[in-house]
Amino acid sequence: MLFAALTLALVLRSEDGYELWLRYRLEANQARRAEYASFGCMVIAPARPVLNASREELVRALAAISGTGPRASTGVGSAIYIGLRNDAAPIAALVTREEIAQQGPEGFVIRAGEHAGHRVIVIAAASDAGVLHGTFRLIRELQLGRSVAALNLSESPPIGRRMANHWDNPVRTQHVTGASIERGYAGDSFFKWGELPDRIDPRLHDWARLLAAMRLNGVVVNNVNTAKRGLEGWRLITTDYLPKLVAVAAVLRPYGVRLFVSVNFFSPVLVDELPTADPADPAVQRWWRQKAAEIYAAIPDFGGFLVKADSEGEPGPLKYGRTHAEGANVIAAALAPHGGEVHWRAFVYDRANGDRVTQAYTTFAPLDGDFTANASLQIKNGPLDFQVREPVSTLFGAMSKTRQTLELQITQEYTGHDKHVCYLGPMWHEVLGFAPHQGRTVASAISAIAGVMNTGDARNWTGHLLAQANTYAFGELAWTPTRPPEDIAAEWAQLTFGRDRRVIDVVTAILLQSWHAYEDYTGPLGIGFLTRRGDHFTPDPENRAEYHGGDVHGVGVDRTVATGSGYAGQYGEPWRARYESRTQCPEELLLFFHHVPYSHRLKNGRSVLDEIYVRHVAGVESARGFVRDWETLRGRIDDERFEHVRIRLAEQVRHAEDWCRAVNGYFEKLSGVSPLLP
Ligand code: GCV
Repeated sequence: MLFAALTLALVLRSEDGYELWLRYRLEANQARRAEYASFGCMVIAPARPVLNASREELVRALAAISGTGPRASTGVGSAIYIGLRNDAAPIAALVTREEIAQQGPEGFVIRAGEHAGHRVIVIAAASDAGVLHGTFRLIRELQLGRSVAALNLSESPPIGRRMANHWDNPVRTQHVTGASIERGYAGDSFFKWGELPDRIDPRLHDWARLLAAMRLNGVVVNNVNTAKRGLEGWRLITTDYLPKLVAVAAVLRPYGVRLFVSVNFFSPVLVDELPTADPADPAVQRWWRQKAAEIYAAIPDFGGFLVKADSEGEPGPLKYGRTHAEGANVIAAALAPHGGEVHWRAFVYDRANGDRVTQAYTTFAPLDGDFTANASLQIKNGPLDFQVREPVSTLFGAMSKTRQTLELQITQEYTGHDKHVCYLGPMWHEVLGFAPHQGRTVASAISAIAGVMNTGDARNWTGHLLAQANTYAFGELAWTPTRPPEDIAAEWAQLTFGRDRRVIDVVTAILLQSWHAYEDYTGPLGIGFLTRRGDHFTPDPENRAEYHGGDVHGVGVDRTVATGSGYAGQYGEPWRARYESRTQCPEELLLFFHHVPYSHRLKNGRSVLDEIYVRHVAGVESARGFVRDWETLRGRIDDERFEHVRIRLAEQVRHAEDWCRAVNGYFEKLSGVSPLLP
């Protein structure tokens, strides 16, 4: 009785979310605890930086979960051995060379067995980074309370480069707070460039742990916008900044994460006042080579550059009459001798050039074959801009001779900021599994994946606690693109809130309904961009007619080949034909591809106008349901996190009501037809 009360008190200890899902709590099941405790905290590994970090993390988790304090590793008795095959006899005895090779450079094998009369677990891999990934995997098993007695797991990531992209704006003088994050809703930037390299904020270590737990291997630390409106990101590659980059790279290195930075295409001009940034100019080529050599001399494992060029005011090669490939290649050539990469963004459009969704494809598809091998075209999931619903970009799989990076947005720019729960795992899963061109899924067409981060200096990292589920889901899908988003959500709920079944079920159900709920009360049927220009949050349909195509007769944008902008024609079959046809077009994208009369009938018998009305009301109802369901968890979650989420869910309802009023009211006025709703 007393034990039960103590356990409950322990479980419900107030939490602020700082630990994310890396919460290591005493295992409540005694038998399981004893099983874990039998390994003591014997984690045997050779002393190398990544293995040191792996061992430290595993010991930290084991000590807390099994309730044993950390003990010295003697190398005898039951133990967990981590490393390469030749690092320890138990690893070589339990795992064959072939098994390790099969998992590729970053995969791992985890196996329980016996060696020299003792029970052992081994984590084996072809690289120390693989061991690190295996370590976080084993820790998850412990957190989930699973038996490790017969453990036999092997995993390897099909996508080689997995990156976090921060849109943080560096400020040289930043010491404590103040540097902003573009589209960041969780406070200010936690990179205190002014303090580096003399002081390393402890949060940076936890950030590196977070990236490793997401099993990422690259991170871009600054915004792709580097110079407009006084931004200073372009300065990161100046000689003055280099010691700061060295310090950040040193924090990341033991966690297997390579440092990348966003650079400005005009860097030769901005940084060293060259008269031109023309990629065909030998002096410009030399400048990039020297800059790369300077950086690599200080940071030998530097990852490379991300570039937003000829896009939204960021300069690029078009000014000199050069193509995007010529622009990317001059930078890629400078990085190549050092093993670096350039990720070149495909987010280009010109309002004067007609329908913007067609433009990435028409700009880049003809350049297939022109990019060098270490250049990758970084493409947003959809052709517009991270809307709640878009078709998948036609560029994926359309350039078989060009490396491609999928860019997803973890930060909820158009999906409710830090105010709305909107779990994006199901959307990303659909994107990765979609084949815009005959059978070639996005997941199989890409060699890299990037997620625009949702973290800031908010104590819980993401502002809305439930937004941590998106951070988690990105890591999971980057590692295993086919993993069901339902499993990811349930797993995150358990890691975050513990093992109370009711809590897991309610949290998972809210997460899984949240994307559709948000879509319903903002923009169903593929209508995009109803938010106010600039804030991307407040409903503003009046000023967004260019995107939703609403007029007195109907709504939607005609992107057919027959009568519209022709975007549907950029897909391979069967999608070209389906999107082209009003009747075959998936209804969730109907208004993205077609301008239809308000009276157009949907499969459920409703007119498009009624559907808009009904879905907005239904979306609000879903949001209210989240509040009701969350209330049932009172007392089952610690007060601090319970209240934090409760307040946000209540705010979400009010905001959903605003959306419903604004959009339904707008269409009622425009069409002159009132909703048939009570
Ligand atoms: C970083 C949209 C966003 C911008 C963002 C841009 C991009 O336009 O609103 O904040 O800039 O996309 O992805 O480059």
